[in-house]
Amino acid sequence: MKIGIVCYPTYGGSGVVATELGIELSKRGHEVHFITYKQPVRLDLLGSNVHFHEVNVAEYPLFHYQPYELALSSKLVDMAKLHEIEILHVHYAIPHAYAAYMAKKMLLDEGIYIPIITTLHGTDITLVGSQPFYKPAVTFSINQSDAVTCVSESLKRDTLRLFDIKNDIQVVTNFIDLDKHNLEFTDCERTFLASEDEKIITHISNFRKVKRIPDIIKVFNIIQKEVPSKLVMIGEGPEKKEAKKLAKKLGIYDKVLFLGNSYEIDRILSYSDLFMLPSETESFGLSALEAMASGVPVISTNAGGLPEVNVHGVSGYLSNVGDIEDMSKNAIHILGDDKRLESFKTNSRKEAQKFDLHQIVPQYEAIYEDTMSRCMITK
Ligand code: GMT
Repeated sequence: MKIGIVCYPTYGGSGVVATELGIELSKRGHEVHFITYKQPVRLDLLGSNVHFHEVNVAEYPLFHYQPYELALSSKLVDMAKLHEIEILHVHYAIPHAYAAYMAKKMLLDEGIYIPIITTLHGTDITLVGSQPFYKPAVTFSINQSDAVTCVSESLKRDTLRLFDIKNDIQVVTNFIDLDKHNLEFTDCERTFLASEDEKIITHISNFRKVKRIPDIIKVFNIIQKEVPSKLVMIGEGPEKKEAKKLAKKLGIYDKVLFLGNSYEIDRILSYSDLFMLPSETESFGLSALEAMASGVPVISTNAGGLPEVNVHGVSGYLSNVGDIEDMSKNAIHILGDDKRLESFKTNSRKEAQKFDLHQIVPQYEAIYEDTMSRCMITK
């Protein structure tokens, strides 16, 4: 199949999922075309089956806002014609599903029919899409998609609750390449982060408000009083400055390492003993799954789709949003006993196997095939 993929190419769960999906589809013999404003971060393999087409937005003084949807839909039309793309898979509804719908209509005008698959990722529904100034367009583009998927049962429920959806929504969970998370670390590498007697606690995100970054610092502050440990914070975003301030205020700044964005997430996770994700809302929690695949237990909230990934008492623990005491208690329980920690690590890896990409990617292929044959009949 010739598949066009539209996604946000920067750091963020939906872009990572789209990129890993495209890479795996290309390995399975499909021709994959990424159409976006920048080469996706994890797309380092531009082989003959994977292509990247950049969307350019022409600047003009009249524009207060750059018309990205217009540029994207024009690029989709051009690339669909040039490369005879058969299906478009857009990740994140805003504005991708809308731009894809426009592209589909323009192509139809020229007698070309391309079905659109929209995958909802979370904040496009829960935080942004349901805002009144976007809602009609988001509802319309979801309903106009030829197939709609979302990454957890929880997100499906949220979508049906927040929007007037006439389309069927299929849950295709996020997935993980377990082989990539099979790293053995050397003690020598680990010592860059912590000393031998210290546990390593990690958090990875885009440091937005929804991640409740101050909770991580507060929980760590309690943990480090009981268990010698370091906190490794990976990522960039608006809450980073405040997090640093809070760590300084609590007198633990020397125990918190802010490493910024990293290409070495798999390696850092392989050194980690615990992962923290105290989010306010999380449709799935891909970073928690990445941690679990590396055998790292997870302390998270029970928000959104997190309970579908992190199994309470098995791969880690779930707490109510903002319950610092409970999260600290659970973390100390796991870290305070080496035998217990080992069994949580083994369980985390086992739970992650449920999301093996070899089982999930064929579900997308089946949806592509089904949608294409359905559209052939009705076109
Ligand atoms: O907030 C993020 O972590 C980024 C965001 C995105 O759209 O890139 O992540 C969302 O999609 C991920 C991949 O499907 C999910 O794992 C995240 O849970 C989801 N984030 C939220 O719902 C807050």
